[in-house]
Amino acid sequence: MPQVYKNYINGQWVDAQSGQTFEDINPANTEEVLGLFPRSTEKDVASAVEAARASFDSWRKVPAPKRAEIMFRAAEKLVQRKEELAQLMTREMGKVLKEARGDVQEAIDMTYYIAGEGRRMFGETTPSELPNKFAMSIRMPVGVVAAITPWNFPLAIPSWKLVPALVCGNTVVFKPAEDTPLMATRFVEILIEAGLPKGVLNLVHGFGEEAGAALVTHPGVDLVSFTGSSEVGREVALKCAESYKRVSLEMGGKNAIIVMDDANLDLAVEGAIWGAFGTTGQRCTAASRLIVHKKVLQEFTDRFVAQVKKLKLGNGLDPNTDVGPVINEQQLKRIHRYTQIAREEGIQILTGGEIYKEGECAKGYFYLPTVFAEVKPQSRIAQEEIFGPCPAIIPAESLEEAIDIVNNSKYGLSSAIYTQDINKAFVAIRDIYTGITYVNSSTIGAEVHLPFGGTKQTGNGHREGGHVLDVFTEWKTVYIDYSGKLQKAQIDV
Ligand code: UN1
Repeated sequence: MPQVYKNYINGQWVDAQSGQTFEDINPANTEEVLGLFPRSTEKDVASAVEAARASFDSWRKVPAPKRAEIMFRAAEKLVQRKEELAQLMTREMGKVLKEARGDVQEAIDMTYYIAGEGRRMFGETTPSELPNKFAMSIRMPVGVVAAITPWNFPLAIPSWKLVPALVCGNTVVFKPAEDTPLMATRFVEILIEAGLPKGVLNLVHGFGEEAGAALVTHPGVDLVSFTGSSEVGREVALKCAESYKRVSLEMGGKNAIIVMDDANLDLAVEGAIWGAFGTTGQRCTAASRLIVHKKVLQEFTDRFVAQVKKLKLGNGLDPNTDVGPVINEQQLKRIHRYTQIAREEGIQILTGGEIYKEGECAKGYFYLPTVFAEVKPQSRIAQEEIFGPCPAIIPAESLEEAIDIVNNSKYGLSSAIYTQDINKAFVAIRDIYTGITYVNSSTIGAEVHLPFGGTKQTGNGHREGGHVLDVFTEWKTVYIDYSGKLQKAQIDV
């Protein structure tokens, strides 16, 4: 019988009020059930929001450096437990161990970085236009934050949201993806052990339509921070609009790498492999379009496909595995449907294009690393986020055309250009409309202290990572008049 886990509400570990549970399954071996988790509904969400509301007033008054000390302790615990957490992450979510270690490391980096903000969280002072008057702006917490996170970065993305929300003085209800509830539980345990008072952080497991939707519509929530698909993000934003909630969205991507004719091709191939097949293509930053200059198209394609064929598919705990499983059956089917669409559209499939069921892989959700070639920029394969190991190679005649193709997308998260020509690199930096652009490196691997987010349907104008304080605080402008008389701005001129 698998272990039964609980929600964490107002300092207590509790079952869902319905008593129902769901299974947490290893995608590399579906026979392994990692645990049973509470299938929460609006009743559980209501208790969690109530607890978060009740603790907000005392938590916001704890000095920020003291709030942050808890986070320093949490970061230390993450460091101590990095290997154990990485192993568990691979079992729960499938990504290969070295990437799972990276995911834990990203949470460590974020937790230290934002803990440091406890002693910064700078406001601004500026002169008043009137004599004997002082002006400044300071940050205030927003209130109760709902953090809704995806499964692809089961520790890193929760850390991007929970740590800044808490250091800024908000209280939190955390609804992690139903595919990775155990990593979320471990993270919450660590934050509690590090000293968070009861009610400040609450964990509610369950499904989006049940627990997530209840959270987004609950009148006691002030801010929703969501990472997931653009379709769901749009629904979240619409619901938030109805009740004037703040909302920060990180959504889909269709990220592109441009490979120019002067590129270092070894580097470009390596970067494209890493960007397209890292995390089995299941990053919002994954390189899913490879836009290659016609002069090097054949050579790039040959070298790239040769490398792809060498990628070893398997359980991420095996050190020889390059590419792990995809997260669940639904995703596996979805990816394969795109292969069928590619076939129907007459797109070439240079390798892969099949569900893989050989040997140990028969027990899990494996998809062969796939390469689509001669893809037209308008085709569905080049436009829709597939979230799997299947990049599309798109030929281009020039830098201008390549940039147009990059921008010809409803998404705008990450992009990259491989070129040795500084002039071309700067044109790309200026003209590509994405939140992140890499030069001579792949589309993935953002560092926590720089702004992370995207344009168009990738986001709604916010940035996580660096600049995340703007998500989790409201500005308050303060005027202090020490003139002893009524002074009138704009009138006393
Ligand atoms: C995501 O896929 O949602 O830049 C986040 C990267 C990682 C974060 C990805 N640091 O690829």
